[in-house]
Parts: sequence; structure tokens; C-alpha cells
Amino acid sequence: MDERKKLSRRQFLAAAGGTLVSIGLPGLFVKVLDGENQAVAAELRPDGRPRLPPGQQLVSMLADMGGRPGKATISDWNLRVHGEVERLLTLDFKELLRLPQVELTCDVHCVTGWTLLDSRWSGVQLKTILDLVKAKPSARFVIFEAAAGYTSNIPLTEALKENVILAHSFAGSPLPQAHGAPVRTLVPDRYFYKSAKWLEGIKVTVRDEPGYWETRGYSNSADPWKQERYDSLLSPLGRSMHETP
Ligand SMILES: Nc1nc2c(c(=O)[nH]1)N[C@H]1C(S)=C(S)[C@@H](COP(=O)(O)O)O[C@H]1N2
Ligand SMILES: [Mo]
Repeated sequence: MDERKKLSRRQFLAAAGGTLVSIGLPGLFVKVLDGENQAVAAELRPDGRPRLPPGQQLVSMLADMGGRPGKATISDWNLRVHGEVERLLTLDFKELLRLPQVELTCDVHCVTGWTLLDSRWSGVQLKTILDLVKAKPSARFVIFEAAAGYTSNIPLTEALKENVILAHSFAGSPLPQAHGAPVRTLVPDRYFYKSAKWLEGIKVTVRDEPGYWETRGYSNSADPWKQERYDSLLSPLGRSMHETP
């Protein structure tokens, strides 16, 4: 089946059917595409892993999962890149647009159990920015610093992957405020809480610094194919609640 037929089938299913399920935010429900799940589960990614990670269900659109938005707009946004780097860097939005731009079509997987396929983003690879600041040889982790104190953390090896980007557009339009405007991160191969919205800073570190959700019981490594959802030794509040700061 070609890509276009697949998409239109998904859109058809979205319009025709599907079940509403709660995704852990009070009062927030998303439509799950039952019929499509099995077909997609059988698809394989180029890396050989199943397209649909275990325990996930397909949804037809990007839910607004909340969080406390930043105040920055395109005209006053700044990104501070600091920590274990040879050169400190502060970028504004215009400077971000002058860096090489990429388009990324990827699947995103929320820890509460929904997966959105083929979401379309554009922005700048995180690797491009890390190349500019040059991580010191001792550097091992990247910490995303977002508005209102939200943070998330990934290993430097993950941060350098080509599908990890700072996104300023979604589905062909400027990133909506609810989804992290003006700039958010996307780490498609980890659960979506790693993808910080309303990004303000990037810190490169020697030691890991578990972030907002990672210090509240969610998995630090967050690999959807290993179902790394909760670190069981920590507070288990995550299972029923997914409220953002
Ligand atoms: N700054 C910030 N980023 C955040 C969050 C947040 O609360 N604040 N929530 C995370 C979680 S738990 C998810 S599932 C995704 C949701 O992104 P969306 O609202 O665009 O679907 O953003 C992540 N990034
Ligand atoms: Mo989430």
C-alpha cells in the first residue's frame, strides 16, 4: 500500500469509528483507532522494531497534554546552550531559522498509551546545535530546560540521533502554543515526556539529571519498545495520574 492510501485509510477510520479512551488527564479523552492497530503492529520500522510499540494504541491527532506554557514569543525567544561545552551559545528565533532546517515525519508515543503515526515537524537537528557548542569529551547527558521549571534528560548518544530535533513547526504550520511554541524538542524514540515543550535552554552535563517526570516515578530511560513507563521503586502515582506542573 502506498503512503497516501495508508493515510487516507487512517483518516477514514478516524472519521468513521474508534473508541474514546481516557489518557490520564482529568476529562481528556482521545479517539483510539481500533481497526488499524493490528495492521500497523505488523509493520516494521527500518531498524526492525515494530511500528507500534507494545501496549500502545493509535490515535488520529495530537492531544494537548497540558503543562505550563512559556511566555516567550517568536520575537523575544532565546535559547541558552550551556554546561559541559567548549563555547556557550545563545540563539534567538531568527538565528535558529538560519541554521540548516530539516523536516521530520515521525511517530510519537505517549507513556499514557497513545501513539500518533506520521506526525510532521520541521526545525533544526539537536546535533547541529551540539556541533556549534562542542560538547567536552567528559559530556554524557543533555538536559532540556523548559518554561516553569519543566526539564527532561536524555543521554548524549540519543541526543545526537538524526531524528532528535528542535521543532518550530507542526503539520506545516508554526507550532501552536499548546504544543510548545515557539520551540519544543522532539525525541521520537523515547516516551513523549522527554520531548520538552516551550524550550528555553539546553544543558550538557557529565552526570545525569532526572527531569520533572523522571523524578516523579516515570522511567528515566523511557524506551517504548521495552515498555519502560514507570520506575517501580519510585512513587507509583504515575499509573493513574498524568498531571503536568
Ligand atoms: N514544558 C513542558 N514540556 C512537556 C510537558 C510539560 O508539562 N511541560 N509534558 C510532556 C508530556 S508528559 C507529554 S505527553 C508531551 C505532550 O505534548 P503535546 O501536548 O504536544 O501532545 O509533552 C511533554 N513536554
Ligand atoms: Mo505524557
